[in-house]
Amino acid sequence: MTQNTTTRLLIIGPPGAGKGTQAGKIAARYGVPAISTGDIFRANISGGTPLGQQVQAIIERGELVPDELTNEIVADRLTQEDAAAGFLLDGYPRTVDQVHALDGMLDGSSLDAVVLLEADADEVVARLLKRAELEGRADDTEDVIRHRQDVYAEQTAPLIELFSERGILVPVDGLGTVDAVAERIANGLDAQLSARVSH
Ligand code: B4P
Repeated sequence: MTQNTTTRLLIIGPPGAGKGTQAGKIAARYGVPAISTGDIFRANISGGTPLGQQVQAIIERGELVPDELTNEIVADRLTQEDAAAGFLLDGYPRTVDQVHALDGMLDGSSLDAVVLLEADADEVVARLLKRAELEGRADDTEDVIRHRQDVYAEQTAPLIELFSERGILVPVDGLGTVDAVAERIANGLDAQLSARVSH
């Protein structure tokens, strides 16, 4: 038996399910960097970079940034040294095309586990409207939040079955306190990762 030495994780779920909140905790627990495509885009927007200018209007409408551009950014980020022993992807892949692109980047190996954070639509709208008051994110208005939910249902939800078929899906109830959700994720991930020992 050989133990895997890398830890490649993904957290997926509807907007407002708590991905960003939990990503930091998961990354710290497994000693890997959390890589959020949303954070990368927002940093570029606030820095006024060419990439930021290219994606600002798309994100403010609650649409997805084109796959080609998003794939390129992630491919570049994954070649950085801190990602060599593993990573936690937050918000990528979000389309079937992005899954195929990531498969190519991982060159035959695969993700070890995919946390699916579940939360109902009304709860996530309430959370995001609260965040809007605190942080003023341009894509946290009620109309745009509802649109992001539709985009998730159309383009991202189909990935759940795909990862389930691969046997790496860890569904977790995202309702409750941040710490209660974190504990559920840790338990689910520990169980999934201990089962990945190759024979
Ligand atoms: P993201 O940054 O991924 O935005 P998000 O889906 O809203 O998730 P986020 O992490 O911010 O919110 P979370 O659920 O953690 O993407 C933003 C945009 O970037 C996308 O719409 C798209 O345009 C673009 N983009 C990103 N990735 C892309 C890709 N791969 N392809 C194409 N385009 C892409 O948290 C929400 C709130 O809930 C927080 O305020 C938090 O404090 C609160 N919360 C968390 N847990 C809670 C709990 N247990 N109880 C109460 N509140 C809680």
